[in-house]
Amino acid sequence: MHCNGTATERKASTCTDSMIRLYHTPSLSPNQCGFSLFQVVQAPLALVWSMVRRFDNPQAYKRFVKSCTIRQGDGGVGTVREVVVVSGMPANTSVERLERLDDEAHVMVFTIIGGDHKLANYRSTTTLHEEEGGGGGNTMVVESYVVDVPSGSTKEDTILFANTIVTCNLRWLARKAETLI
Ligand code: A8S
Repeated sequence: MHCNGTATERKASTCTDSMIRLYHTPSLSPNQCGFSLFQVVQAPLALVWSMVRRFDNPQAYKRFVKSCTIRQGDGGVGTVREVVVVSGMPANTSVERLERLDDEAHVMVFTIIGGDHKLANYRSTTTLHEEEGGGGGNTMVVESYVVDVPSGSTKEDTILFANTIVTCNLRWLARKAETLI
């Protein structure tokens, strides 16, 4: 979807709305849960995207990542990374695959395909949107995810856990990007 050009503010936000509907309303099976989180970043979209698109360097904006090793691929779709998280987390590692990287629509999708944690079939979609107003150059980041509810857990607890991490990642991304401008 292309949402650029001479749009007025109203048109731009309508476009953002339709992009959000398109990318962030996944269908859930009965044993799955998901959520969408929003973060405004006071930095230009190009800068924020340059951080988000680096599948080989999640440390740039994910606070709990201790190290990241590429297991397969060159950073494009199909690349597999192994992330080691900091101590204090309920897990140590996560193996993740880049499913989609759209440099024009600013869409990034990855899935978790392994690791020693309970987040089975985790799928995350991040989209960036240029924000009008506020002096210009702001970016709205939307990240949504879908994940299986682990047996012995509830939807509420699973969402609470994932939201805590994703919210933290989005705030960290904002802080990092904002200090770079
Ligand atoms: C992400 C999102 C999540 C990452 C979770 C939810 C994780 O990397 C952390 C702790 C865990 O216990 C699970 O975008 C796992 O990274 C920080 C290792 C998967």
